[in-house]
Amino acid sequence: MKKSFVLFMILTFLISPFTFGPSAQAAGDENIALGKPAISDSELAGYEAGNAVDADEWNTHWTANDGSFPHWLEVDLQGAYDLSGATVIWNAWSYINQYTIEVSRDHKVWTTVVDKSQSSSVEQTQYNAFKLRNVSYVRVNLTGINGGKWAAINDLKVWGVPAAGPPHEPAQGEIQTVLPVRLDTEIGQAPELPSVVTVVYSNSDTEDAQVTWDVILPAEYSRPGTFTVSGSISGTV
Ligand SMILES: [Ca+2]
Repeated sequence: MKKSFVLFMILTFLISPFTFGPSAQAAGDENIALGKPAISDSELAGYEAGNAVDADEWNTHWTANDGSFPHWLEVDLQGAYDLSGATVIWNAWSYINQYTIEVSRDHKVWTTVVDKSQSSSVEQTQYNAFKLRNVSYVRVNLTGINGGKWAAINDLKVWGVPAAGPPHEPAQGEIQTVLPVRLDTEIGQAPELPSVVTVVYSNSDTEDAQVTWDVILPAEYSRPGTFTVSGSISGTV
């Protein structure tokens, strides 16, 4: 059967079946973000991005340099890892932190693995389970905080193990969803769309799937802005 989905668009209802509630990370997984290079789009002097990957959950944090949104923080894992989830410890406790988490293999194509942009949770420590192979970059996009707080993260922990690499056991079961992806292109330059996207199975395993994209008209990328491209994959049921 064919499954349709979109590029550049966040579809929260597609992701919700696969993001679980708070629980412990998988046994054996380590915090592979610890001490890795971290950057952000904005940071206050003394509260740089590296403070969010030092495993000090309460004494050091990253803070953006203004009260606007969105802001993002990104960590370079410096290698390929098979991920099982990520824990974010917010600085704004007792406030609603709304966010997404994206992962990338090449720093060009970003796959949304967590979408809490509509969250109403005030939990300060939030564990998010997801499975994705061969990931090298993780980005937290903080889309808003209620109550006038600035974007700030005490600590980001990314759980995983070094990538096993192919071959691996094929995923089993029914395709639950296709994860949306995002990428940037230059004005007037056709985007280089990925040949594969990530599909999630009913048991939460993920797999790459070949994708066929709809035709993009040059008018779409002739001006600044965001647009959505649909694609389809051949799936199993
Ligand atoms: Ca810290």
